Amino acid sequence: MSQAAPPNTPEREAFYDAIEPESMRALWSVMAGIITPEPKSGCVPYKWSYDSVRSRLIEAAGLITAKEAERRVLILENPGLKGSSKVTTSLYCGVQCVMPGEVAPAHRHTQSALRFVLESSGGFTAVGGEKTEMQFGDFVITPNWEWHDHGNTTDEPIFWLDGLDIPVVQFFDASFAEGYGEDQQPITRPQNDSAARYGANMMPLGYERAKPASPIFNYPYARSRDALEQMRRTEEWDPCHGLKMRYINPVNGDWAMPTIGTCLQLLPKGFSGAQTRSTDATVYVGVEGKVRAHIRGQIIEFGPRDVFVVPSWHELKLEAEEDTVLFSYSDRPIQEKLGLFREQRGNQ
Ligand code: 1HN
Repeated sequence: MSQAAPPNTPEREAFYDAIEPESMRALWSVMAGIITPEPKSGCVPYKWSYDSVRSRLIEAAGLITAKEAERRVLILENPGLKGSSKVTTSLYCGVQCVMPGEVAPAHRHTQSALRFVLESSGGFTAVGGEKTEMQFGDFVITPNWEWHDHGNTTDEPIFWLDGLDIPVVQFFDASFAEGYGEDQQPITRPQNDSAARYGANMMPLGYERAKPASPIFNYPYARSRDALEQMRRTEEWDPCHGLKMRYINPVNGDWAMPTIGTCLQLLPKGFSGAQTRSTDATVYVGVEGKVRAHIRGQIIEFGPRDVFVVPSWHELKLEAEEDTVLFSYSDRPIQEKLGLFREQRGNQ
């Protein structure tokens, strides 16, 4: 396919102008811009330092309660996608703060959400009638259309990262949302019920899941971190990703969420990864250690709780100065199902 539009002539331009009011457009005049030979995105590499996000949230807490805000969140908006509330072209990212004694009132929506807990020694979230406690590093799911509310019964502010598929739902014009009408939904199931039912390498005989999201809604950091620690003993490192595990839906082995793929990875001290790129723009969250990321020539250094974004098809190379753990999420599950996902490893 030729890469440039055919040259304009006065007659052609007059023709384009003439058909515009009739809601028509000449494909050949725009084709090169919409069918690109490789991904072209407004999304740019960027890092948010946790210290500045956290202090802005504390400042926000002086301005508005969690209840009045409904969710006291600062959106991490990609500077290349200004005004869009997007962190990548297809995904949303924010950091939420709940102060001691506050609740974020119950509501539901067709957007799916993940939480990655940044600071909490006992805040809770309730999803579909079950409560779970949130601890640092926990990965928590709110499947779409489930009632959810959050609360802080500790005496310290709590913070977590919210990842949602808002732009995907927006793209399909499929957004629905409603408030529960009370701050908290009734708790109808014991705490850790879903972890016991579906998270112990067993599930109730005859169980059939109607929904695509995992029935487990808290993947505790202690368990995931321990798995990485046990596995490192074999020294089987992926040249690009170190040791990278994906969170799964135990019912079918698919990704834990239908629209957002989530991973936890360990890079050992001194790791110097091979270059890689993939079509799923990815949001990384530092959990432990320190990393230097080379993203298409740009160097970004980041540590615990910092967030950075790697746009689609941007070459990435990760180097770790010390043992490092990263959480990440992307739209990979959707791309895989549509046959769009591509990954290039090394320079081939
Ligand atoms: C939401 O429901 C939460 O439940 C967080 O904590 C962020 C951003 C947009 C729409 C809904 C939450 C959100 C959100």
